[in-house]
Amino acid sequence: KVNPEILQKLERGYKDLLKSDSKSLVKKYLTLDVFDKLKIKKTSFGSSLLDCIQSGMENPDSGIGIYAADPETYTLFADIFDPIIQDYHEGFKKSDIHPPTDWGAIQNVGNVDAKGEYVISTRIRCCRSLEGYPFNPCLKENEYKEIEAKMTDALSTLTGELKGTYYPLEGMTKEVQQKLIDDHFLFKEGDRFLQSANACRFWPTGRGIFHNENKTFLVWVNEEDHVRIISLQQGGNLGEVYQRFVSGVKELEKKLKFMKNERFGYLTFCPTNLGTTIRASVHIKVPKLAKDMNKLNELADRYHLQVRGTRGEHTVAEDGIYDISNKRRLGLTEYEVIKEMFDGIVEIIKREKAGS
Ligand code: ADP
Ligand code: CIR
Repeated sequence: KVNPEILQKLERGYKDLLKSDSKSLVKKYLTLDVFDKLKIKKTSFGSSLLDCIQSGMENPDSGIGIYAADPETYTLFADIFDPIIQDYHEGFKKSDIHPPTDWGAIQNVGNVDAKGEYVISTRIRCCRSLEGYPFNPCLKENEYKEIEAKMTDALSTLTGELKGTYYPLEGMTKEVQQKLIDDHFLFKEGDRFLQSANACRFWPTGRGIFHNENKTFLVWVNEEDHVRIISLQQGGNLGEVYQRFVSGVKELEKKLKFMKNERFGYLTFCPTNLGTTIRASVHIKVPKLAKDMNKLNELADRYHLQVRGTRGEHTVAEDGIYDISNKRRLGLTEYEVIKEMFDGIVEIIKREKAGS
């Protein structure tokens, strides 16, 4: 049972959320009935509804507003997670099951912008959680260190193009850190959505980045998820990025046991990342389309894409550079995600060329 102090915080936060002009999915789906049913529950890790929706209550400008404080919250608080998941992942219903991993015909993936006219760079990332550990809000300081140690161990065995070095955040100079962020390699620091979700405790303990010499293969440790695996390069050659990505993921999966769920595929801290956990994006200049952001967003919607700013989520476009990626990650295979992104970006470029 949750204690009175938490209940009071929940009641007050919920009232404020309802009064706010928040467009978040948590506000949309957290009806009074659901709220009353869930507010008294607690997982075996001790997580309450407050631990899941605090971020959305403190940040009314959240798009989603909920995180899975621990893996059990997806089932214990299913009454709020399920409709949000169905909305974000465009139709993944309560009765749906995520398909098994299928990387598909990797060699068939090509260049989204063969002439190199629009796309500046291409990136694919996925998220993984290590079996046996909860998510950020429940991790103890020594668990952050354990996860980091397991990761550095596994990463040190990579060879060939994937071979690289791990750089812990602890001890990294501010200059080096900022340069890595500015160059789009490293996660930002002080994300208020993550902070109010209790996801930044003991920072920078256990956090860090691994990358190969060319910074085309990168792994984030203990940011939003235990692990983020990233393949990134200049230009629009999605095929090359995908090949490197898949070989990196496969190598790490030989060495580490990642958390998988019967219904949701790979489990992540944020429900937007469940399933394949893949976000495939381009940094792209589409000045004609960007003159009317409503239209660009509408076009993106039509192809199941999402538009972000140059420095990622919750940031603005700098120098007319947008980050456009697949939106849904759950309910379709890895290959289907990549194909959906490829087809959508090709259409966006066509429309930009046509001048509307
Ligand atoms: P994530 O993609 O991991 O969910 P963000 O949206 O915060 O998180 O993006 C993380 C970083 O990746 C940011 O610095 C962003 O600019 C960078 N990024 C995303 N897509 C691309 C891309 N196609 N080319 C270069 N950098 C990218
Ligand atoms: C929001 O609701 O806007 C934030 N909590 C972020 C949601 C999705 N992004 C993410 O997982 N990084």
